[in-house]
Amino acid sequence: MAHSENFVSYTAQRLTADESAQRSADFRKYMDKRRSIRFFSDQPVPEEVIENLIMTASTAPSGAHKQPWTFCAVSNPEIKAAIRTAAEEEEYKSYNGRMSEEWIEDLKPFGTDWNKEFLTVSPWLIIIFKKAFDYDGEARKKNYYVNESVGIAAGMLISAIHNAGLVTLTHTPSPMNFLQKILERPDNERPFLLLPVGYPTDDAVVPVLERKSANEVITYYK
Ligand code: IYR
Repeated sequence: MAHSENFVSYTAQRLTADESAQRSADFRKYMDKRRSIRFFSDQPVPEEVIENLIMTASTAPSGAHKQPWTFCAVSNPEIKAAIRTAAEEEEYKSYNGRMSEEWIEDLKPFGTDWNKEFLTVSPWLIIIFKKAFDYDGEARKKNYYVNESVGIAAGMLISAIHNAGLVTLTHTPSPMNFLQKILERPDNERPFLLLPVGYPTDDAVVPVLERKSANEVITYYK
């Protein structure tokens, strides 16, 4: 492949096939323990930890390496309270008329409702913004595959949170443009996902669920 001077050699870790098998199985088992949690303790999490999690997410691949994301890390109680009030206002309307019967029915096993206590209890809220475009002074610079890029970064953030022994929930209040206002984000940034981050309460529960099996999610072409 043609390449410019601006390349360095990639020194990958060289694992044996056995090591790869072992490590992939271990990681699969570890990731299978991750659950979305709705019961957060107010136990603090140091900023250093949050920064490590976000900077892990920011290693995600992105279109033309534009890294089209901003992560807002909120521990300020007044801002968390403002976010909760606005989110609950939207959620209340969603649960009481905006969502279809089928949707409400699909959510029953999870016991969700408009009350979002975790937004003020969890020590941190991470709000991911996608950057539709970048500003270079007044000029607009294009970003590419923004949803794909930010979605991948979100997945990596969720994995990093799990790896740190912390829990989260992918919360998508809808509509969520209030986040742009409360956090005073510029007009090239759009809210993408809101993740409370913290430790679970000692009596946290999760719904019983099964994950799809390999033959349900994989089609091999050998
Ligand atoms: N945004 C709402 C509703 C909701 C929708 C789905 I799809 C879920 O998997 C969970 C909840 C809420 O946060 O309650």
